Parts: sequence; C-alpha cells; structure tokens
Amino acid sequence: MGKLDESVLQEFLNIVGPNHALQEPDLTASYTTDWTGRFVGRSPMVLRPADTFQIAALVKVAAHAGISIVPQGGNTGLVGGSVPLNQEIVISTLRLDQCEPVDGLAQQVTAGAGTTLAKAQSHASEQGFDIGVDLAARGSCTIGGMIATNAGGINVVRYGAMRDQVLGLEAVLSDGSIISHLEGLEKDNTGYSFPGLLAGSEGTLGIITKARLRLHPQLSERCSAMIALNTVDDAVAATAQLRRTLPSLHAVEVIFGETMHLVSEHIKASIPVGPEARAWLLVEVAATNDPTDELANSIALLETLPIDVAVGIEPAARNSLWQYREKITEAIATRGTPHKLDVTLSASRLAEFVNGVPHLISRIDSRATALMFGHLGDGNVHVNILGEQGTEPSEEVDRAVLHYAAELGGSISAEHGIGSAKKEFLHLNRSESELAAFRAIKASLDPKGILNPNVLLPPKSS
Ligand code: FAD
Ligand code: 2HG
Ligand code: ZN
Repeated sequence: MGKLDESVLQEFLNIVGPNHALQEPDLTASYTTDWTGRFVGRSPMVLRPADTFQIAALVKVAAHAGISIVPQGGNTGLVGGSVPLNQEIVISTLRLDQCEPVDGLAQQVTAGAGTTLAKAQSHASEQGFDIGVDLAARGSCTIGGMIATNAGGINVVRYGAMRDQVLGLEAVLSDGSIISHLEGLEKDNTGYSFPGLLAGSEGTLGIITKARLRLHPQLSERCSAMIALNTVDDAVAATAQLRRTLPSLHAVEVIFGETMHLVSEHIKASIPVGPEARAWLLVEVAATNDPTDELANSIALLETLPIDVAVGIEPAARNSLWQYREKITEAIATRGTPHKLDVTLSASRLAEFVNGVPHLISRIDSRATALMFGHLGDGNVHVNILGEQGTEPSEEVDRAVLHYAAELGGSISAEHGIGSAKKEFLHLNRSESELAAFRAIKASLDPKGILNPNVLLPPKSS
C-alpha cells in the first residue's frame, strides 16, 4: 500500500467535504466492524461521497497515491469482505440512494448503488412491481452490495439471483474512469458483459454506482405453508415435488432441528407444527389469482410425507410463519459469534451432507454446535457453527465442513461470497487455470491492486 500522509487525507476530505470524511473511532466504528462482530478492522478515513463523480475523484487520488480502498454498502455482508481489515480507506455508497422513476414500459428501474433493498422495493411497488431478490437484511443491504455479492435470498427459485436482475451498470474503475451502460436493452450483444463480470466481484474490480434492474409484476395473492417432516430426505423429496407441481412457487425455505428450537425460543413463540419434526419447510406461492388451492393440491400430492402442515393466508398469518425463518440470523447472534458457512449441494447429496455435518464437527470439537437452515429450493444450506458457550469455533471445523461440501460436489459459497473468510478455500471449487484467469482479470482491471485487495483471491501460494 502507498503512503497515506496528511496531504492525501486532505485531498480526500476536499472532495467529499468535512462532514463526510470520518476519522474519529466512534464515527467510523459502524463502518469498520462487520454485522456479525467477527471481523473488526480499522480505517484512517471513511469517505461518504455524494455521487459518482466524487467517487471517481476519490479513486483517482487513491490510485495516484497507491492507497487501497474497501467499497461498502450496507455492511451486512457475512464473509468479512466489507470492512477494512488492513487499514484501507472505506468508500461508503450510502449517499447514492436515489432511484429514477420506474420505467413501466420496459419494466425496469435505475437505482443508485446505495439504495437499500427496502427502499427499492417500496419505490417499485408504487408502480405495481417487485424486485426479483429479497432477503432479511432488506432494511440495510444496498443494491450495489447485493450486485457485488450476487446476493440470493428467498426468491431465487422463481427469479434467479442478483446477477439475473441486472441489465446495466454504472461503475468507477480502479483508475477513476467511469463506465456507464444503463439503457437496459434486453438484447445487447456488444461485447463483454460488465453486469455479469461485476456481479459477484465483491468490490475487487470496480465500485458500482448505479444499476438498471429488471422488475417483476407484483404478485399480491399469496399463501404460505409450514410443512413439518421427519427426515432431511423427506424435506428434499417434498421440495422436488413442490417445484414440479407448483407453477406459482415463490420460495421454499428450510429450518432444521436445533435451529427451529433456537428461533422459537428467541421469538417466544411455540413451533407451529410438528414440534418433534427434524425439518420444516416454509413454502410460499404467489400469483395474480389466489394460489391457495394450487398449494393445497400440491401438498395433498405429498401424501404421507408431511407430519403436519400449518397454512397462512392473511398477511398477519403469513408473517407469523415467516418470522421463524427471518429471525434465525438474529437468534443465532444472541448466542455468540458464529462462523457462517454457506454451501450448495445437489439435491441428491443434500441429506447426506446435513446428516453428516454434526458427526463431522463433534469429531473435531465436541463442544461446537452446528445450526442449519437455508434455501432448500436452491440446494443452499447455511451452516452456522458456535463454539462452547458462544465462543468462536476452531478454524479446523470450518475447514472440515467446507472440504466435506466440496467432496460431495457442492459449492463452498452459495450466495454470501468468498470475502476474506473463505479465500483460502476457493481452490476447493476453482481449478488452477480458473484462478489464473481470475488473477488476469483482476490485474487487467486493477493493475495497482487497490480495490478490496484482501478479499476473494487467495495469495498465489495457497
Ligand atoms: P456490504 O456488506 O457493504 O458489502 C458486501 C461486499 O460487496 C463487500 O465485498 C463490498 O466491498 C462489496 N460492495 C458493497 N457495495 C459495493 C459497490 N457499490 N460496488 C462494489 N462493491 C461493493 N445474503 C444473501 O445472499 N441471501 C440472504 O438471504 C441473506 N440474508 C441475510 C440476512 C441477514 C440478517 C444479514 C445480516 C445478511 C444477509 N445476507 C444475505 C448477506 C448480505 O445481506 C448480502 O451479502 C448483501 O448483498 C450485502 O449487501 P450490503 O450492501 O450490505 O454490502
Ligand atoms: C439467510 O438466508 C441469510 O437467512 C443469512 O443468508 C444466513 O445467517 C446466516 O448464516
Ligand atoms: Zn441465505
């Protein structure tokens, strides 16, 4: 990293103004500690630019001085990628939160990178549209951060992940130049796709400043069901059948044993169905016409698989079922600082993985516990590991679980990304040739290595 002397800091401050160049630890704290509290960094300056041009000017100064930057949105990322672990400067996009009017003809909207998902959802809904990706951090996570992590969430089974929602981007590259391609043409084969490249790049290739997003018609007729099942295999089988028989399927989430007991204690509400079950599916259907019968018929086709089913039709009843899923991350946080693993398995290996993890972990650390849940429609299992009395578990446990997922043909990161937490495991899913191509892309777009240098790519030797 270059020399960060007072004159460079003064140049940064001159660009954003004194109120938006934060240096006091009590002002920078929320930008330097991640959501989980596991990753705590330090920054000489947190910068809150007002627009794309200020970001471009900041990056030009940083590039000239060789200063590293961590781009940050809502700081809800769960892999230690959004905080300055090596004393980088932080460029926060939170002030870039303007949305342009919804383009109803194209069914698209252009949103500033710092727009929270909740704000984008409410803006789109005023014109009868919805954003394709939804997740529990909606009040804080930003459109830019969601693209940079290629966020998934609860509706991937219907609309795909964030990469699938992005038709165009504006971004600042590592030399301070601005690329902008926001026309939103559905078909546009004019070379490399920047949305494809920057989605999932975790702040290493450019700072996203605006995005042109695909919208979906709002589906106001909804019905949710919680289905209790005896085994993980039954949950996988039921999910496959629901995906086959339900055109209006909007979400299929899963909560496994101990996690359900923890969340029910946290929200102070008893488990709605089958308290003795091993897995609970949370299914949502959404359509323009009432899809309740369609859901009921599909559940009937599951025959003897479910132990019991609870259904919610009115918003209050649906929300009351959804809180068992949405409050899990918060519930776990009250128990300590977990290591968060986030894997995908093929449907045929998923039960083997979920059944195998507790044994695998207890062989390494008998006091560690694994809390599992996830997006079963996408084969995505979240494994949160807590050490004894909420302490952090050993890295050895993470290593074993990620190796196990890869051995079963799965991915070590389904939706949260690699960040700083998992870069040493990237080789489990990516060959030497792929890593070399990643490095070539990084070197070409960021030759000085100033954009989030501590995430995603492992050092060459590991
Ligand atoms: P940040 O945390 O600020 O940053 C994340 C990464 O993106 C960092 O590497 C950062 O450098 C980079 N970045 C941020 N903004 C930009 C930008 N404008 N340009 C370039 N790089 C940028 N994730 C899911 O996928 N699915 C879920 O269901 C889900 N649920 C969650 C529930 C809770 C309660 C919490 C706390 C988190 C959850 N997450 C989930 C993780 C997180 O919300 C997502 O990763 C989200 O996309 C991060 O957005 P953010 O704005 O907070 O990004
Ligand atoms: C979810 O699906 C999020 O709720 C968070 O991706 C997962 O807390 C986690 O591990
Ligand atoms: Zn998730």
